[in-house]
Amino acid sequence: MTSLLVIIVLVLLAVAIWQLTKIFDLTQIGGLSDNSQVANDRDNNINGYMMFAFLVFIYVTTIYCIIQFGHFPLMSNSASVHGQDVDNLMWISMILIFIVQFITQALLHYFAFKYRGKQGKKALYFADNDKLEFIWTIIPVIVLAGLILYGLYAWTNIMFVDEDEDVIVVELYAKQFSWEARYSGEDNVLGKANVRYIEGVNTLGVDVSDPNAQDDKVVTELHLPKGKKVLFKMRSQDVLHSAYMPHFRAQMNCVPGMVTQFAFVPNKTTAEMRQHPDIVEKVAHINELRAKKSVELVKKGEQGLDPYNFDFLLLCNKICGPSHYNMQMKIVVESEADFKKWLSDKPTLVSAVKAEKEPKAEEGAAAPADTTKAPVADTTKVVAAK
Ligand SMILES: [Cu+2]
Repeated sequence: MTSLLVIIVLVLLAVAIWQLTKIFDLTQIGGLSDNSQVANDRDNNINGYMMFAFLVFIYVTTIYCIIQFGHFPLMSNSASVHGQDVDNLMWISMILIFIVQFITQALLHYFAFKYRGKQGKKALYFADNDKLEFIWTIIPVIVLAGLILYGLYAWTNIMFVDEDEDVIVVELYAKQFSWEARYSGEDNVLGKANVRYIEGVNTLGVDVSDPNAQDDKVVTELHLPKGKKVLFKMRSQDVLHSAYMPHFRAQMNCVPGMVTQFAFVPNKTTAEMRQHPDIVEKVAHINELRAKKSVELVKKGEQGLDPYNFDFLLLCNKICGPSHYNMQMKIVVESEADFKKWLSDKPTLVSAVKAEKEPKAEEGAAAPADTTKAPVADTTKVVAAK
């Protein structure tokens, strides 16, 4: 309601200003000002210089944004082997864009100024100029072809997975609004899964009768060994999600009804990443803000915030519903020995399913008397109601 009132006030204000300028114009009749609708030299000069002013505005804004926000994009310090290729591509593209925009904006605004209207000056008309058109076609063709070829080369290298290679197969399972991961176990083969098998602890719908599923382990925190290739197989239970691991420069859509994949080699452990100067600075800054916020909260009688520590994250990068923003899973990168120890402590899914069914079986033995009583009680109620 308030915003509607504000809009109405703004519209009325604009109408009032427009009417005032009209009255002001009418009072100028008979004065020295040129009331013609055709631009004169003075108008053209003003427009010419305003072009320069706009050029300065563009440059100042660009430089300001680079200084102020330049540290936000992740373009260095990647935590995967292929991440360097992605960063290089990003740097080359950004530098090219910066140079081209710097030159073309200057030319555009300079020529708009240079050839501004002048009394008695006529524009020269020509239909085409082969030489000019050749130049402004061939330069972008060469630059873009180079960029695309380099991009394709990098992409095929990143996406290529040698089937015989020693890889760890991990499934990433997306659903509104959380992630789960399944390790393929000793055999390195994931057991079959289908949404129809989802029941109780078997949240991924794994076919527990499949021999390949016997050693599969389901977890809600992803652990990865440093220096080992991990092949992720992505699935989705409901809608389109996207597995996004920004620090590893990895992203792949999770599509219902199909399996997508992405592989990478982590090359920094969580502990190593936490020591990196960029991360140390970022964490310090975040904690400064949290400390300030805590003071405010404590004043209000609420609980203060805990200090933040860096962790790798798996995020969802497709807007998949109201809690999409919070769809994340912690990733821990550690040494291979630590990783193996962590994984060996986890129970297999098959054993978890068995453990879940056992107490139910005991309940089931005691239950029949109760369940037979229930419908009888219901029918009597219905009869009574009639
Ligand atoms: Cu999602």
